Amino acid sequence: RIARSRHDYQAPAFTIKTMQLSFNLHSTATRVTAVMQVNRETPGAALQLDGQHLTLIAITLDGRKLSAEHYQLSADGLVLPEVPDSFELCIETEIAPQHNTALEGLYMAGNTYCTQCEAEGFRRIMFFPDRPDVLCQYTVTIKADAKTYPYLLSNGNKISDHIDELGLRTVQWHDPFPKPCYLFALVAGDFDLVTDNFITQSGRDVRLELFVDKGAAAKGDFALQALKRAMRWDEQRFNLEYDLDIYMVVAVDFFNMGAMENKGLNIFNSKYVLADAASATDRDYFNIESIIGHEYFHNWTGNRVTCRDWFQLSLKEGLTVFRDQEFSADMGSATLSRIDAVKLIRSAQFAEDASPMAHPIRPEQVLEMNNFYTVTVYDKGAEVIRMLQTLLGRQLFASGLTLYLKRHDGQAATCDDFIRAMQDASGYDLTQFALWYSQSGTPVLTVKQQYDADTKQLSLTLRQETAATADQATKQALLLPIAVELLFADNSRQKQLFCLTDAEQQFVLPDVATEPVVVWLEHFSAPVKLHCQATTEDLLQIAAQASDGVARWDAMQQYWSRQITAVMQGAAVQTVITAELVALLKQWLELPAADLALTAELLTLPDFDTLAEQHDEIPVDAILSALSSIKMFLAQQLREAFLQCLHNLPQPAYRYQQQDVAIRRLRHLCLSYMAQLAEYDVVLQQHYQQADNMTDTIAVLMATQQAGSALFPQLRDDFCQRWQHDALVMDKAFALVATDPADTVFAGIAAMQQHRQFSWKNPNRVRALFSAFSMRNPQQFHRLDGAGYRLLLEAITKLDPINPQVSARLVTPLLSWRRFDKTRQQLMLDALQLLAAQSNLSNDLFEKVSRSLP
Ligand code: DPP
Ligand code: ZN
Repeated sequence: RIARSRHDYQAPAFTIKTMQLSFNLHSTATRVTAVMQVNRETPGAALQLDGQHLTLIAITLDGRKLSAEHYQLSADGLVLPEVPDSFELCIETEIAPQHNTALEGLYMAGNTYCTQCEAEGFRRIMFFPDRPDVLCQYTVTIKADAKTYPYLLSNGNKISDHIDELGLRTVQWHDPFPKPCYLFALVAGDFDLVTDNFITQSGRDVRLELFVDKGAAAKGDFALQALKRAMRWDEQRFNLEYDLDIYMVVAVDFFNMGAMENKGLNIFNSKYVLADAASATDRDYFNIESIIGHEYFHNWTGNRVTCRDWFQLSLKEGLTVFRDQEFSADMGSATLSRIDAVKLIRSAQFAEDASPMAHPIRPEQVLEMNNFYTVTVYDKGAEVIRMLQTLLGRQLFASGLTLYLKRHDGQAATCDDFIRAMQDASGYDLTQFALWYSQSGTPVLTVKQQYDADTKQLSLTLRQETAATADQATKQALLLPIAVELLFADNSRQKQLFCLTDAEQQFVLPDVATEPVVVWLEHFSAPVKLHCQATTEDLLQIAAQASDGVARWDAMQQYWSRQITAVMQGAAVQTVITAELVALLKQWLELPAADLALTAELLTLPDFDTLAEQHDEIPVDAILSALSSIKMFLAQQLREAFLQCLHNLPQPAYRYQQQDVAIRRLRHLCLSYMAQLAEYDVVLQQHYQQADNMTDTIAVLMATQQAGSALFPQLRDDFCQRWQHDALVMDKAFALVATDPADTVFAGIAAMQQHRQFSWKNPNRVRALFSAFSMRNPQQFHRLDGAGYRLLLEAITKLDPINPQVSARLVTPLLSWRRFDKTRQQLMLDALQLLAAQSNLSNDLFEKVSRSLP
């Protein structure tokens, strides 16, 4: 198995400018024909085409049929050693979509044919240079039975459509924009079609088509409206307009990722399209809007300008996540969406940096590209883009983006190209900043403040250090934008942005009348771990007064972390959670901030994963026990305050709307504490019974589950009963079973595998049961008898031959075995070694397992 290195990049030896691609659809014998115009770029080179799981039927070159001595066929492709400089190549292959359970290439999602070609799936459809820097104009012909497949879709514009006397339909599509093959898409099926239109800023009328399962049309409306909001937003914020006359989105039930930005024909996991109040939560609505936005924004950042090679993935993904985050912030609560993004970085991304899979946002070495669609490439990548915007300011950042897109339109570009455009547009030297692309790891930022009352000088000393990571021993000082707010006793305040460029630097502020409380890393201005000496009084003051909601939340997170640590070290809960604190929390519940959701966040304890990242060796039991005793203590101390708050809050009819989402967040926070006390069972039961929307229903289920309430099993069973017909809602039920901290979870998971909605072939189902268990049930996953690890091991073993991309995702929690105590280390290692010993491990799984073994 050969890993590729970023430095080995070579420009394509041949380019293919146009291709006629024809499909004769059949579930086990689809015929695909490609007619390609090939041009030599490198003298003397052999033509190498990627191809996997393909049956070669015929090849002709300039009309001459080639026999086997003219080419070499292997499991990975086709080599033609001697070809002219310019020629027409015609290849016919056969594939079996029905047997394609990896869900890469052309496969069947139920009765629908669909494709997923990113990153390297096109090679399962046709022999082709499957790399993003070969851009080609496609004309696609699809033939299938007209009755069974009323819709035959591909990228671009439909140019012909007819049905012959036998009922065979032939549809042709032409995409005028040259594109890499990973953006090719095909869909054939029967759907409900929801349509709308969008008038672009320059007055063009774009037809919008959303294809969903029969009977689900009403659940598609929100996604369609979100699409229109995204189109308008990109015009207003970045002056970017859509470029085809039609934009199609298809929802399918079997999909490895969230969604895919294929030019003019997005394919979505139905989980990120379908929503109504009864079956979707506020979180689902949020995700749908942001992913619809994300895939739409790719049309410029990804499609018009694509990646030269897959090492550059963050070029499009980091940038597009940043764009979808900005969109979400503008559509709803900027504070809440930022808090969610920060939580993800602090839990999953910090964990990845500390794991054997650590990599920079632009990886150096890749065996299986699918393993690098990571929280580092995506979300840390987005943080890097955000830092650029913070450094340059919004306006120069926007000019830089405009220059980048203008300069590289129609090209396959690199991260260096992006940085160069930003630099040229802003005049800012980004040499040091560019280190963020090549250096992995999480910097630790240590800050000190010193105030001299005589000279009125405030000295701030900042020190950064990045520890070695699994992939990289030495680290350099990074450029860190540190946004700071100074809070003075007279309620005045001052803002400042420092750029830390050295390992250690001192910033001296003159004429500071009195010593301020310093709010560090406002809005999480850099993805670092902060060590600061703020007192608990300072933290509570920041939580009450900082002008940035994220900073307020962050101060409380630091406060809670400290108290949790104290309890872990043996302090009694009642000495740690002081009467003063309880009084303050009471006050917040009585008079919640204008932003009710922020109040809820202030009262939410950091989660297990975030706390875990604060320790080199993760003290699983101590963290869990401190969390639960503090939660119980707060529930007791604030029992009336929670009930009162619940009564004071309105309960508006369900709409997905910012104020209402905030009300629900705070109501649900109250319920999550109240569930700790059996005396409130009646209240919780009432809430469950009266809930007329999925958000409220799930909130009660989660509150009772996490509290270990006796109510939970009966509510859960009722929920499963009620929703057994709806696979997407059953995913919530599967996750509720799998994240139950009770010992009965194993029996529950075993039973759910027999449920008629469960299928090993459906990634959503597998993730709902097994990722939920291994990533969100630390009590049971990390059991000291190893049962949790064994359960995951069995699932991975079963899944790998079916769907390697998903099985490799499942293994993630085991990779970090070095972070645990000796007993757990051994148990996790045993599981990994059993995996490593299996024959026929997929590349996906092999890469991760082998990187993690000693
Ligand atoms: N479909 C995935 C995404 O949009 C990969 N491009 O992030
Ligand atoms: Zn993306």
